[in-house]
Amino acid sequence: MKQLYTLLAVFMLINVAAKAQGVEKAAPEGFDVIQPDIAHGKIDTITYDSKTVGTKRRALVYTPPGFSKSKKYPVLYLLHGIGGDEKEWLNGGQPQVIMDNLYARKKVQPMIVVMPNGRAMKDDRATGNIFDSVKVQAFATFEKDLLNDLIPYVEKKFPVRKDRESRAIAGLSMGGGQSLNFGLGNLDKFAWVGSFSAAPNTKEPEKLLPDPEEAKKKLKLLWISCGTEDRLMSFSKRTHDYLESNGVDHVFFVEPGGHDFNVWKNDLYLFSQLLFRQ
Ligand code: FER
Repeated sequence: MKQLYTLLAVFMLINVAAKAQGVEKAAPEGFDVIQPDIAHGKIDTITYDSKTVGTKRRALVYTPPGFSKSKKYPVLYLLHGIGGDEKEWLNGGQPQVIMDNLYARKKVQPMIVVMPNGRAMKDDRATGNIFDSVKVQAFATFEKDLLNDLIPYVEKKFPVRKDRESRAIAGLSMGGGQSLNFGLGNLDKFAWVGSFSAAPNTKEPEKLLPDPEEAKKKLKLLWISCGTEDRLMSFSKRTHDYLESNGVDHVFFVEPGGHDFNVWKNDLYLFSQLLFRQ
């Protein structure tokens, strides 16, 4: 009996190690602190014509230190939550500081990060009742805006690679749900998918990934993370359970914390390092 328990414990440990896929657990101290003496990337605002919404829409674009038009970059589309807009990551997470610091330590592949407004409607501000069904629906409509309007714009204006293995999508909360819905729903467009604290807009697993075999062939990375104190954990957990029972490789990263930027900054720090590698 004792041997059986030992065996079981060993198997569980191996399992945990495999799940973690060599992922660091937490960002080191100072990962989000501005360092004056390193090279810095740049944040710009872009405006694109959205045929989907019928307006001009804004997004922020981070170009990395040493950015050059004569190079070609992969792109991470980084999405915000229900109370945010294209500036939520910038204001709450300072992703440019996290990325600059990672570049300085050569821990991340050069990439462009695009932070769109994921509420695809004429008035896309996070004002009034942010839970209003029309506004929540606009987070689903963003799939068309992203695929048909924003991505073509980015690919016309920036020196970027256009193959699926050079495109990643990730986001926090509503943006995490969008990343799973749009990423797994468009495996011909995205090979790298990250969901941080996915919200109730996440499709049910069977609808999210009706064909696990396709995902096994096409995904380079599927990352699902959530804080232990997050009341939305069930949406990440049920997705993880389905992926596991269908043998789809993924990282299920459960970390201390709640539904906030402490968790999401840690996620960005860890997830971005895994992107666009062989
Ligand atoms: C909900 C609870 C939370 C919901 C959305 C959220 C649409 C999103 C939270 C966030 O983006 O931070 O019931 O329904």
